[in-house]
Parts: sequence; structure tokens; C-alpha cells
Amino acid sequence: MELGFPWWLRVEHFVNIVFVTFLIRSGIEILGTMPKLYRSLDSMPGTEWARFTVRQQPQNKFFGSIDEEEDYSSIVSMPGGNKLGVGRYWHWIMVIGFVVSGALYIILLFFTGQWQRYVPTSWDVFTQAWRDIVTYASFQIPEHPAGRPFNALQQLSYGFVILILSPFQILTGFMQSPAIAARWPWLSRLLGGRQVVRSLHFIGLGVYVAFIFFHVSMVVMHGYFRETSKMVLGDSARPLLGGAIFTLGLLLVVVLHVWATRVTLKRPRELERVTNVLWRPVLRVLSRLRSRQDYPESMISPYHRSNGRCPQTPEYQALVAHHYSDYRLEIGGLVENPMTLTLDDPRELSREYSQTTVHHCVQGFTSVGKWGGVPMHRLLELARPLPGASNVAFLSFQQMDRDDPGAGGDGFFYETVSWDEVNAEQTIVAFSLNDDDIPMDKGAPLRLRLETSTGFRMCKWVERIEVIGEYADIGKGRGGWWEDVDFYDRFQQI
Ligand SMILES: Nc1nc2c(c(=O)[nH]1)N[C@H]1C(S)=C(S)[C@@H](COP(=O)(O)O)O[C@H]1N2
Ligand SMILES: [Mo]
Repeated sequence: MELGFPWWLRVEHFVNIVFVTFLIRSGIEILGTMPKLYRSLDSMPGTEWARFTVRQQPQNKFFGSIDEEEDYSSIVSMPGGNKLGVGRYWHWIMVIGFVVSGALYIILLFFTGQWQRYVPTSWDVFTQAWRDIVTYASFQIPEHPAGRPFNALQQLSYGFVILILSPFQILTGFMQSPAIAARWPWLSRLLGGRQVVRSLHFIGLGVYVAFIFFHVSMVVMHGYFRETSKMVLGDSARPLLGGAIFTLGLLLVVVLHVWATRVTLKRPRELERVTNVLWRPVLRVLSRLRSRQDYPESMISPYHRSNGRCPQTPEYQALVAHHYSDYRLEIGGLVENPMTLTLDDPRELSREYSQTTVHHCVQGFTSVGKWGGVPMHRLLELARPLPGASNVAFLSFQQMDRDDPGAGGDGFFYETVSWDEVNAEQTIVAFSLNDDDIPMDKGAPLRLRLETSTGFRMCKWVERIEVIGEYADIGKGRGGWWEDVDFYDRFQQI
């Protein structure tokens, strides 16, 4: 068959320029909040195999993982200015476009026989591709077989990017989601664990960028106008017209980037709304996935990063001074049986329950810990929720403007958890980490563990648990402290 440039292939090529460039810039934003790549789930500082920051950890000062974030320029990152949440929103929006259009494209390739343009049918293609490289290296254009749109090198590289690299990026992207890694921990481990997956996703980005560089260079070598007009008009009969339209299209993409960056820096909540409309149906399904994590104790990390500074409130300080013996956990709100527990009660109710799981911070670091605690569903069974109960709020001792001014907000830290999530097997109120009392910086005496979600929701230094109806009525109404002050959505399981 004649393999020309059908219209759907040309449309796909153009929309892909938009998706891929947005994915690259927002991906760099995401990388910047944890600008180090690790091989091991511990993500132990000092063991990174690559770093994209010059910042060093100070010796005598508290250095939370938030202090590790890098603020890259908007020219390379989307939107720039250290806005991880917003960068994530762009990544998720574009990934939907990339996956949907990519799937359509691959279906069309196979139904129309156009797959032959990318899938070689003989091993000779490799020797031929090598000859093509040699030809290019001497600044000449290799021949390509009659009736074929590409030479062997082009066929191999395009086929690789479309049929191997892109699905690989999608897989390694999704496997970084705590909800997915929690549901299929074996798959995450098969790929080498979250940090290897993150590293592979980054290497995939590098290969993409290298491909784009060589691809664009080849187009220029072959003749910019002739080649780009194939991508607009389907042939090179009117190179000037085609080339001019293509150039205009590229300019449009640049304008789109500039506009999108400006708008999101100004009105990030609107971007959040768009993301939520697109993603909430998927996230609802994900939030029902039970975590099945059960890592062997031999994998427990020797070191865990900390995020958030300890409460400095007089009540909390007094508790610390008395080794938490005066601590009382109140469970109230929409329940028939409000309770006040001492620290011994959760221990007794836990019946020695523990889980060895991976902590996924939204920034990207992970570590494996053995958490002892009482499953929330047991506490709720005792408290007997009343009709109308649909969320559970965890309120912390930590008062952010006083205790952690660097985080950029005020009021007490809190998080609300949906009914599905709070009743999940691995949602616990933890009192021990690796068989010891939880250290102060990890949320002593009690903290929430929510294994299918990202770390920012796992409220530390819990003072009270309240069963509530709508979460919009508390705090600033977005369901949690970070949700209120930053651009992380509580339904995000990714
Ligand atoms: N009260 C409170 N809880 C909090 C935070 C915080 O700043 N304050 N930070 C969250 C974030 S962003 C993460 S990643 C985890 C970190 O838990 P760790 O210190 O045990 O690693 O706690 C979460 N719980
Ligand atoms: Mo975090």
C-alpha cells in the first residue's frame, strides 16, 4: 500500500506537539520539587544518582523536605515559580489528551494498515538504519525505499517513540501514583520500586527531548519547507504554503504556552476546577481501591524525611514534657457515642495491628515504614456514626502560622477523609513507627496513615477526630490545610 500522510496522522502530529511540550514543562516543575533521583525506596539524602539542585542540607537547622524544593524558571517549567500543585494539574490534563489521542492514533494505525510505516517487517532494517546514520553523519540524505514515507532510521526511531517510549512513559507515570502502587504493589516492585520508576520516567523524558532534537534537526536537513508541508498538506507539492502554515502552527503553540503559563499563575483555582472535572470520575474509582501493601520488614527504611515543623503550642509542649501521659484523643461530631481515649486505648484496640507500607510524599520522596496503629473503622464502629456522617476530620495541634510559617498559611492543620478512604483496611491512626513510639517530628503521639493517598493528607500530631457531614463547612472549605492554602486537591490519589 501507499503510505502517505493521511489527515488524521497530520492532526495527531500537531496535537501531540501541544501535549508533549506541556507534559515536558510541567514534568520539569514536578521534578523540581524533589530535584534528586534515587534508586532505592528509602530516597536517603546523599544516595541520589542525579541531582538538579545545588542546595545543601544545613547541619544545625531543621530542614524539612519542603526546603529542598527548587524554583525553576517558567521558560523550562510549567508554570514555574515553585508551584508543584499547579504543575501537577497541567501534567494530568495533558496526559488525558496524550493518552486519548494516542490510543485513537494507534487504533487507526492498525486498522488502516499504516502501522507498516513504523513497524519494520525485516531484520535488515537495523543494518540499513546504521547505514543511514553514517550517511547523515556525512551530511547527506539517505535514500528511502519507494512508496515508503521514511528511511530505516526514521522508521525505527518513530516506531520506538510511538509504540514503545510513549506507553512506557504512561506506565511509569501511573505507577508513581500511591493509589495504583498501593493496589498493585507487586507491579511497583517488579519495576524496581517507586524511586526506580521515577528515575525511569525521567530517563524517558531525556530520551524524548533527545528525540525531538534529532527529529527537528533531520527535518531541517531534509528541507524544512518540504518536510513540514507533508505534515500540513499531506505532500510536498506546495512547500512554501505548507511550511508557512506549519510555522504559524508552531508560533501558535508558543503563544499557547505563554498564555497558559500567565493564566495559571494568575488564576490557579480555575485550572484546579478544570482538572477536577476531568479527573474526579477516575479518582473516585481509585479512592475505592484498597491498599494491599505488605512489604517485608527487611525493606524498612533506615531513614525517613520529615515534612512540617512540630507544634509549639503550650498544650503540646506540656504533653511532650509529660511524655504524653496527659494526652487525650477525642472522637466526636456526628456520632452516637463520643469518646475520650487515653494513649493506652488505641494500643489496646489495635490488637497489635501493624502494616509495613510505603510513604508517598506528593513531592516525590518515599520510604518504607512499619506503622503500628488502630484501623479507623474500628474506632468508628465504637463511636457509632449518625446518619449524615460522610467525612472524618483529623485536627492537629499544629498551628501553622506560628509553628511552620514557611508553609505560607495560617490556622490549625487539619485534613478530612472521605467515607470510603477512612474505612479502608490500611487507614489507621498510628502510634508507633518501626516498633517504637512515633518520634516527635513524625507526628507524636498519634498521626494518620492513609496508604492510597499522598503524604500531605496524613495529618500529624492529631488532637481530635470529628465525624462530619460536608467538608466544605470547615477550614476554608477545600477539605484540608494544604488543599486550602496550596493547589493540591484532596481527591488526588495520584
Ligand atoms: N500536622 C501536619 N501534618 C502533616 C504535615 C504538616 O506539615 N503538618 N505534612 C504532611 C506531609 S507533606 C507529609 S509528606 C507527611 C510527612 O510525614 P513524615 O514527617 O512522617 O515523613 O506528613 C504530612 N502531615
Ligand atoms: Mo509531603
